[in-house]
Amino acid sequence: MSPRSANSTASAAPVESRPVRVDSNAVETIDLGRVEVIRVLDEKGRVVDASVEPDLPDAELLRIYRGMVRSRRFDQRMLAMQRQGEMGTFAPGLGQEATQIGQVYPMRPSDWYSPSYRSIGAQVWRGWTMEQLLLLWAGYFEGFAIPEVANELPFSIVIGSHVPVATGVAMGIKVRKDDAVVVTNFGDGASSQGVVAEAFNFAAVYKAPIVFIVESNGWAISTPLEKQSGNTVLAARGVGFGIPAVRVDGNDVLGMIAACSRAIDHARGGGGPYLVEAVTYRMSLHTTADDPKVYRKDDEVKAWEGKCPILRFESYLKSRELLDDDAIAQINEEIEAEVIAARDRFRELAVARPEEIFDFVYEQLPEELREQKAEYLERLKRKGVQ
Ligand SMILES: Cc1ncc(C[n+]2csc(CCOP(=O)(O)OP(=O)(O)O)c2C)c(N)n1
Ligand SMILES: [Mg+2]
Repeated sequence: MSPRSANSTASAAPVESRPVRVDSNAVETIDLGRVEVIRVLDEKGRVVDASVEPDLPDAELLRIYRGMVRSRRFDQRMLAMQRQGEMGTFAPGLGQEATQIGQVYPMRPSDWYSPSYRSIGAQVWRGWTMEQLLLLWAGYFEGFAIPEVANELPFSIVIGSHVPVATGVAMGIKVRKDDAVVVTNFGDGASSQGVVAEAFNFAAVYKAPIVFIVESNGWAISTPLEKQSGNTVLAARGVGFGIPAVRVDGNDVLGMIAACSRAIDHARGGGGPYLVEAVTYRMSLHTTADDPKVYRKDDEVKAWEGKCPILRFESYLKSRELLDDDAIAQINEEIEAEVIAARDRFRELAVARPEEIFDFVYEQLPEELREQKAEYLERLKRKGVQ
């Protein structure tokens, strides 16, 4: 036996054991374990793993269903409004409804949610009104005021930049010995950003109570996942950082709830961070400024239509006799009415104040800008704009 291998204390770890502490003298190959995959419902809505199926009352299952339908209907309405010039650029969440609702469902209002920009459905679940989100994406500053119903953090357009901030919030929670956790989500593209790796490492070392959710939706604008990461199983990154991780079918809302409940319990119980990789697909545009036809094939999108998270959950609820076609039509009608009412309230609130462009740059406007503002307002008046 050579002296080097005699010094080695490492041995092949059992399949699920993580994190693995590697002796610095180890020379043998280390089995870092396989990534666990969670899936409750298959594409037809049949239960494939009852051992992780969340035990939820019927009324809760229907509330979750409504949350997903609300997310989709709102998304579709916003897109129509954007195309008619009534809404600014936004990032549709179409097809990611199970990922969205499944990650916020297990959270308490006192937990902190740090979303990406593609999290509108989840934000509505957390208590943002739809009219406020319309104001936000139409560019009204009132839209950015954080609602007081839950602990919400603002999203950032700078990819991945909110993740270390969320980790800092989790450290604050730990220092104050609160029992809240932080849940933050980001995309497959964001997972390649250096700051996200730094946040993983920091959270792992200091056992910050944070759940990282990577929404692996196939694309980062026009960059496919295969060109984004050498290992497309993004949950595997957890192993390298010493963060327990799970991969979940992100189009299966029950799987998402099972995975995220486990992750949140782990973080709340003092176990430190947890990584959830939600495998889903961005069915629509990157943002309304994008045309995905230029860089991806229709066949790929078609294949994912068959994995629709809402249809899948509908089949499950039908099999449990909680839904039928009439109930589905009625729920859709009710939610469409909610969305239209929100749009109408938005229209009343969305009164443009062009002078605002001068208002938030300086605490006290310099003389030069004061003159420009007066001239600008005078011109608007002459043109009958104000
Ligand atoms: C630091 C930085 N680099 C580049 C961009 C441009 N950008 C906006 S969204 C995006 C792709 C993000 O993809 P992903 O993280 O997978 O999230 P998804 O949009 O798919 O939800 C890029 C590169 C940016 N906003 N910030
Ligand atoms: Mg992506």
